[in-house]
Amino acid sequence: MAQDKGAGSLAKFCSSGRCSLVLLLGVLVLAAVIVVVTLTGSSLRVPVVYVSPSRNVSRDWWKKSIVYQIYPRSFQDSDGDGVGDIKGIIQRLDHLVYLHVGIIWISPFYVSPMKDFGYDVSNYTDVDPLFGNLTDFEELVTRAHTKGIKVIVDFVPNHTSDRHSWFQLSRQGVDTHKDYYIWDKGVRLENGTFVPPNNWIASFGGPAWSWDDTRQAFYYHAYLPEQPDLNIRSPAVQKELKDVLRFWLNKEVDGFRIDAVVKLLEARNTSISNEPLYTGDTVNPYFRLKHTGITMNNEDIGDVLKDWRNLLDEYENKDGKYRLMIAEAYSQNASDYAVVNMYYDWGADIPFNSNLATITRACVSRCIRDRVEKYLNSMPRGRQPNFVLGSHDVSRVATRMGSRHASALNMLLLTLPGTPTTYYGEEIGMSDIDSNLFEMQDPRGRRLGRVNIVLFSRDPERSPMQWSSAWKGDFSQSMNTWLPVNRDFLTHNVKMQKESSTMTTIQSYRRLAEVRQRRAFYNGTFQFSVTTDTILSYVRAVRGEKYLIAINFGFDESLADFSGKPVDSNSGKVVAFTEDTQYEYDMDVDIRRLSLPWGQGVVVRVQ
Ligand SMILES: *[C@@H]1O[C@H](CO)[C@@H](O)[C@H](O)[C@H]1NC(C)=O
Ligand SMILES: *[C@@H]1O[C@H](CO)[C@@H](O)[C@H](O)[C@H]1NC(C)=O
Ligand SMILES: *[C@@H]1O[C@H](CO)[C@@H](O)[C@H](O)[C@H]1NC(C)=O
Ligand SMILES: *[C@@H]1O[C@H](CO)[C@@H](O)[C@H](O)[C@H]1NC(C)=O
Ligand SMILES: *[C@@H]1O[C@H](CO)[C@@H](O)[C@H](O)[C@H]1NC(C)=O
Ligand SMILES: *[C@@H]1O[C@H](CO)[C@@H](O)[C@H](O)[C@H]1NC(C)=O
Ligand SMILES: *[C@@H]1O[C@H](CO)[C@@H](O)[C@H](O)[C@H]1NC(C)=O
Ligand SMILES: CC(=O)N[C@H]1CO[C@H](CO)[C@@H](O)[C@@H]1O
Repeated sequence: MAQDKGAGSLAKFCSSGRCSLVLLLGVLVLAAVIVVVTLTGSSLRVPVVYVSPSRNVSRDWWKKSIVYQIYPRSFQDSDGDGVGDIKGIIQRLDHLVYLHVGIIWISPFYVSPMKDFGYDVSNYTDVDPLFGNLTDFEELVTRAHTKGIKVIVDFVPNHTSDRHSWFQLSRQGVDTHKDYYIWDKGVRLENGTFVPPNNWIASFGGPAWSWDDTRQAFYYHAYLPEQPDLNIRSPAVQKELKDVLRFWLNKEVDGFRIDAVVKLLEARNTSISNEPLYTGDTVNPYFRLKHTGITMNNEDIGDVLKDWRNLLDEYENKDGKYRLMIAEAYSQNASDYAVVNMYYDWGADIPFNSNLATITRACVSRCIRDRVEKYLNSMPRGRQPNFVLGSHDVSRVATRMGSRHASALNMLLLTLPGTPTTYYGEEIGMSDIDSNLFEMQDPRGRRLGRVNIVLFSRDPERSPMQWSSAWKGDFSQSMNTWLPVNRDFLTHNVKMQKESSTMTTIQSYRRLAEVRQRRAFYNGTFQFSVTTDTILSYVRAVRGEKYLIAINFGFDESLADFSGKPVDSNSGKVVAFTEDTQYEYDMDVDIRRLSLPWGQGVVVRVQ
């Protein structure tokens, strides 16, 4: 236990920014120790903190870190226009240091007419004035790096805005750009009108083909008509996109999160490729057709991604810094993990695994266990798993699962194997805003949401970050923020939770972020322990260190005996806990009678 405490207090000491020299010396000593250990094969236990002893380990920086998604419109407004911006992110970097977040992924801030709030890009290599300018971005990267935070930017290669100059040239049929998009004359009917070449539909409703009068042809769009799909099979487009990657790599970004990667390429011959009906369950009209292989997860995507991977590796070869590739991969059939796992072979380090981003109250303990188990079992050898609880596209996890469970869900996320991704606000248990109380902004909600706003509008999960109980939650000085601040900000905010003398969601998050820097969590084994209708528990262990994680997803207090296999112990010491428990740090607990209030969790060191 002494070693355990040492690691904890070093982490605390270091987070206050006073320890670079101490840490440097420590790293040198540890590196030496590790060399000795490796050479002699001794069973000496090496304490685990922030050590990067070899190049190979430093290549793995993303395996130990937490990824934190920033939706820039909603994080921090620095200029009082009611919309978040890059300077705002800079102002809040210390929040990420406090959370021990190692990687930020920033949703698009590029020039855009904002039909899809930045996912409709009209210039990939410039910052939209709403968010600032390139100088601001450069400053963000420099400052983040100084604080030990890596910066990943969103790359949206699937489609551009219809205002992009490439699309303007393409619709006019200008020779250099005529093949930049996916054009098809369609089928001419007897009365002289044209209909689309096939039955493809858009993800946001309606046909995926829109007629362009100038070009006298249909163009394909997986999302809005204002988001025409690029023809990635064109060598000229491939070159343009690689130039975009180079542009941001030259601005020192640490990697990319590739948006909508599953829709990057479509079947070659549009005129013979109708999509059949899908037989699985779905409430989303888009998923009534089976897209796999035709407009989703087409096999040729692999070649494009490998090419981009090579480009990232070229940069690594130049400066020794590994660049991360995250892919927004998913399968129409959520239980078909093989589809998502293909992206590992295609060069992605993290093909997002969203199987916890869709859980609701109907999926607790056994159901979560089942999803985690199936996913981990599907993992190809030597690959890094990853888990995600939410994003800008799904209802917030605190709303889906209940706000009392928010902290326990963070515990789950941060103690499962692999790289976790936190959507801004999850660290304080932020909930959705009520979409009946404001004018809908989201284009998907506007197009599909007439029947079921709650299901299709993505506004509720995009509300401004709740920093304090000041005006507009300290997000903005404006009278009108682009989306309203959740009305619960007076009681749910960063400042209050940080300052509280009792455990809070953010304090629990921070503690877990420290704890997961111990080897048992980033390099340990994983085994399920007691599972009931409400309790989920598992063990993370490396030689000499073993932790029990126990979570009660139910709605009643539970008392259970965890002392059997794989825990093999009757007692332990509390290492982390959620706010509504009776636990304290280092408290001795009886593993045979461990009690958990509803919606709460605890991490106990049992060896
Ligand atoms: C580092 O990785 C390279 C290739 O991935 C491998 O050839 C080399 O042996 C590794 N070095 C160590 C010290 O593990
Ligand atoms: C994007 O913006 C930059 C800077 O304003 C400009 O130099 C470049 O030509 C633009 N690119 C396109 C494709 O419009
Ligand atoms: C970017 O904006 C800042 C003010 O926020 C200004 O000082 C700077 O000159 C601008 N940079 C460019 C390249 O326009
Ligand atoms: C042409 O025929 C199609 C299919 O019968 C019909 O939907 C469409 O309205 C007709 N268009 C005109 C201009 O008559
Ligand atoms: C696409 O399929 C149609 C119908 O079979 C055929 O006429 C056309 O030549 C094909 N086009 C290409 C590029 O293979
Ligand atoms: C989904 O994938 C699973 C696992 O591969 C398979 O058993 C199931 O039949 C698939 N469902 C549909 C509707 O294709
Ligand atoms: C732990 O790290 C070692 C060395 O990098 C690796 O071989 C092993 O597979 C890892 N184990 C787990 C469970 O991550
Ligand atoms: C998860 C994700 O980022 N999805 C994006 C995919 O692209 C569409 C269309 O631009 C966006 O609306 C989604 O947010």
